[in-house]
Amino acid sequence: MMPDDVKSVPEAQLAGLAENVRDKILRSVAKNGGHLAASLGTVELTIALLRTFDPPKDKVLWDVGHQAYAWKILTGRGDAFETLRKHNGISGFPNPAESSYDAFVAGHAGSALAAATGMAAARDRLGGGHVVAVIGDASLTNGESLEALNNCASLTDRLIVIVNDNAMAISKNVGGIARMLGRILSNVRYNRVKAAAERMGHRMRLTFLRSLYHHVEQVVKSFWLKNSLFETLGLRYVGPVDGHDLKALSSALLVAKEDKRPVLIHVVTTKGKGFAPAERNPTAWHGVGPFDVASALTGASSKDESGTPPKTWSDVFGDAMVEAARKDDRVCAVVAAMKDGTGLAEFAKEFPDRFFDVGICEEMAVTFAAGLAKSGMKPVVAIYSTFLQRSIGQIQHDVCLQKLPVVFAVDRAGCVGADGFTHHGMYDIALLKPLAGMKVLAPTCADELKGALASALLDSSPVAIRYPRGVAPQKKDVECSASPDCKVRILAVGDQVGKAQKVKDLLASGAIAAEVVPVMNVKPFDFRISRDALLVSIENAALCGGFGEGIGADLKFGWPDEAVCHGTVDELEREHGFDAQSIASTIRQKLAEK
Ligand SMILES: Cc1ncc(C[n+]2csc(CCOP(=O)(O)OP(=O)(O)O)c2C)c(N)n1
Repeated sequence: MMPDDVKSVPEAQLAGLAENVRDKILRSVAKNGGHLAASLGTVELTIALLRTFDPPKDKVLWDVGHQAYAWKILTGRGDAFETLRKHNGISGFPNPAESSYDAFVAGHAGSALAAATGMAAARDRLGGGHVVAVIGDASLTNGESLEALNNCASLTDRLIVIVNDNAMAISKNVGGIARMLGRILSNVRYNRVKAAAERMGHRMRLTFLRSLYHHVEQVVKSFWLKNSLFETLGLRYVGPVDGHDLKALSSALLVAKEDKRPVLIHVVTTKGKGFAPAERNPTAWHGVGPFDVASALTGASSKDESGTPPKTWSDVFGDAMVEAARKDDRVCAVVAAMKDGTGLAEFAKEFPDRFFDVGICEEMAVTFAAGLAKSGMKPVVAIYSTFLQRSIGQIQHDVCLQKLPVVFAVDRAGCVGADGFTHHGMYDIALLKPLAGMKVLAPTCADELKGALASALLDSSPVAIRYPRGVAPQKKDVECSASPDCKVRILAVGDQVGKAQKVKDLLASGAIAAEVVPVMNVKPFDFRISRDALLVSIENAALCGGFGEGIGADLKFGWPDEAVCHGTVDELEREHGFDAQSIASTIRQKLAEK
C-alpha cells in the first residue's frame, strides 16, 4: 500500500485497515523478532499522518524509529515486510537508503527534534513541505530532545512535534517530564472542558468555524495550562489526544498543519495495543525474539524451557554486581533506561537505594556517576556500547581528567546482528582507548568478566569493561601453549578467542602451526610482541582506531570502515571476511605471498 491508497480508504474501513496492519506487524515480528509493543501503539497515528500529510514532500521523522513498522508497511514496503531485520531485508529502523519515505536515519533516542528543526529551518529558506517529528515520552526526556525543544521556536516558524505518550520507556518512564505529562492527563477539569470544546470542533468542517474552536481551545488552555513547559518554550500545546481515535487524531493534525507556529500534539497511546500479552506487559514485549502467537495468547510458553538457559554476558555482569554490592555498600549502579537489558533487574530489586535509572540520558548518567565517585561511592555505569557513544565527552571531561574511579560496563560491544548499523557497538575501543588514564578490558569468558569487575572496583581510576551480546562462555577454552615452529601468532580480543581457536585448527589442518594469545587487557596492553611469526589481530570492533591498528599487526581482522548493515552475526561476518574460514584463508594467502 502507498500513502495515496491510505488516503482513499473510506472512513468506515479505516478500523479494518488498522487491524490488518497490526496483524502484519504481529506475524512478521513473531517470525523474525523485533520491536513489537511500540509499533503496535502507533498504527492509528501512522494512518492519520499519511491521510493528513504528503510524504515524501512532507517529512515525518520517527525518533528511535522502533515504532515505525506501520509507517514502513503503508509506504510501499508491505510485501517486503516479511523480510524485517533479515540480511538484505527491511531494516528494523528508518533508513532513507531503504525508502524516500524514511526522512532521517534513526536508532538512537533523542535526535528527531533537532534534525526536524534543522529540516524546518532549511525548508524556511529553500522551500518544501511540512516537517513532523514523532517522539516517545521517554525519548523526550533525553538531553538532545530538550535542547531542541528549547531552540526550535526561535529557529523556525513551523514545526509539528508529536509526543507519543504511553508512559513507558522500555521499563516505566522516569523523571519530572514523565510526571508533568501525567499531571496533564490527570487534570480532570481541563480535560473535561477541552473534550467538550473538541466535540464541538470535530463537527466543524468549515475553516472559519474551526478557527473559532481553536480560539475556545486557546482560552481553555491559557486558564488551566498557562505555565506548561511547552507553551513557555513557544510551542502551541494541543492535547491530550486519544492516539487510537482516528477522528481525534486527524482533527489535531489538521489544527497543527494550519498553524503558523511550532505546535506540539500530545498523543496518548497504549503500548502493545491490540495484542493482549503486550498490553499487559509492554516491557517484556518491547523487543522480542521469534515467538508463537497462539502460545503467547494462551499464556503457554513457546520456548523449550527444559534446563536452565545459558547465562548471557549481561546476566554474568548482573550477578557479579549483586555479589559486589553485598560485600561493599559503596557499590552502586547507574543505567540510562536499560535496567533489564543490562542485566541489573535483580540488583535493582535487592539494592533499590543504590540503583539509579536516569532515563534515556547517557550524558547525564556519566557525569552523575562522576559526582558519585567524587563523593566516595563506587559507581558502575552500565550502558550499551552504541549508546555510550553519546557520552564520550563526559567520560573524557568529567571522569578521565579527574581520574575518577568510575567503572563502565560496556554491554553489546561489537556486532549486534539484526538491529543493524545504528546499534552495532563497534567504536568503543577506538573512542575509549585515547582517553587519558582509561583502562579498557575485554574479558574472554564469564570468569574473566567477574574478575575484571572485582578488580575494576578496587581501581583508583576509570575502567571500561566491554563484552558482547549473547551467551558468555564460562571458561576460556583455549590452548595457549606456544609451539616452537609457530608461523602465526593470533591475538584475539575478548569474545574472539573461540573464533581464533577455530582459525588455529583450520590452519593446523593445512600443517600451519599457529598460536592463540587471548587479550583481555586492551589498554594498557603489556604483552611483549616478538615478530618471529605473522602477527594477526582479531577484534569484534572497528578496525580503524582499534586494537590491531594500535599494535601494528601484520593482518588485522575486525569491522571495516563502513556502516555494517543488519543480518545475523554469522552472515555479517561472512560478508566482511571476518568468519573463521575467511580469516584462515586470508592468513594462508599472506603466508604464501611471503
Ligand atoms: C540514546 C539511546 N539510549 C537508549 C536507547 C534504547 N531504547 C530504545 S527504545 C527505548 C525506550 C523509548 O521509549 P519512548 O521514547 O517512550 O518510546 P516507546 O518505546 O515507549 O514507544 C530505549 C531506552 C536508544 N535507542 N537510544
